[in-house]
Amino acid sequence: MQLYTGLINHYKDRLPVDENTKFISLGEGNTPLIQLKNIPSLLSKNVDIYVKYEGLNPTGSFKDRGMTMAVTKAVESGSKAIICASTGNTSVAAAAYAARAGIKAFVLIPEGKIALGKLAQTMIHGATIIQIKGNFDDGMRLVKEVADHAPVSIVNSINPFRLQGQKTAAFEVVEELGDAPDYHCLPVGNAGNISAYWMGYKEYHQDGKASETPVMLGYQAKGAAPFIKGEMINNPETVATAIRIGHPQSWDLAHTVKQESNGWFDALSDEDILSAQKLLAEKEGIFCEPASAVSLAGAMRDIKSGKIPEGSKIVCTLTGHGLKDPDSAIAQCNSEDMIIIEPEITKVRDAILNEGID
Ligand code: AN7
Repeated sequence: MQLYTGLINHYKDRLPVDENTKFISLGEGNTPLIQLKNIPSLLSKNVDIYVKYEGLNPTGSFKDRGMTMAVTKAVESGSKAIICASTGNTSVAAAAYAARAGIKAFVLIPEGKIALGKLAQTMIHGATIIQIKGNFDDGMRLVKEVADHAPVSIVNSINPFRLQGQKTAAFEVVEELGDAPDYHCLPVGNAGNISAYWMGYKEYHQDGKASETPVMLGYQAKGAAPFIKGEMINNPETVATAIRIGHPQSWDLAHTVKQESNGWFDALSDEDILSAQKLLAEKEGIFCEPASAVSLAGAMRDIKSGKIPEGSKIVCTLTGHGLKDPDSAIAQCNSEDMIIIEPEITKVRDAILNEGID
């Protein structure tokens, strides 16, 4: 028997752990890198696009990679409680890994702005939920302050162990492709993840496991695009609630990534984000949450314009599963397209024949 026991055990030589560390894991990491078969030809461009489907982590987002490390180290240091502010996914991962470790999780979330699936997950794992009449940025400010006054470890991405765990996604990409891709596209909120991937790519390049590093592309939602504006913003708004962030915590790191990798930031409208999400679901069978689709929406736009040249190998990270946000998925589909019939065979047959299948 050979269980896969999670990314810390798998990459323990590259992570800040030793033989005495007790790993808190749910088998995170090792997610599929899926080559898109239909979307490239729809773009009429000769490109190779792969998606790193992080929605298949144990709690349905990439946050598990960072949380396994953060909670492992919190427990190692004797902490009995963790705390985070969150647009949803971090709170889910904190709640689940705290449950696994037998410690307490406190999460600060913006009232009414958390996708339904994420709320359900956070509740069922037994976290103490503190809803803020404000946004993520307010929650983050409060978390930083309260950690000085209460015995809790912060597990937001300002905790350096988070990025250490998250860098392993870049290792997996390199191992599967046999080298780094030409371009790596990510949605950007706090910019922790893009910074973590860059760390991972640089590490593998320095160690000779990759011959190059990719150009890093960070995409934001237009209504929540401080990196494109060039300054923090106060009232971020977007359908992609996961990245409804105006004061990114990894501001300096992200600018270093852009500079070192010759990359760029850009913003997409909510409309473009949702249509990329739907296209991916309809044409490739892959369901991601709106925030994740920002990476593909950005890649498609830059491929079409030629900014990303033909012949490129492109990886887009799909950061979270579509089931996280059922409301936004249903809202995009026409419920009148659903067929309602009496339970009779002729009615079913008519429904099939009406679709005009040969
Ligand atoms: C699906 O959960 O910030 O740029 O509090 O959930 O590393 O912040 C979530 C972020 C992208 C952005 N995609 O990543 C939180 C939170 C999804 C996300 C991001 C988030 P970063």
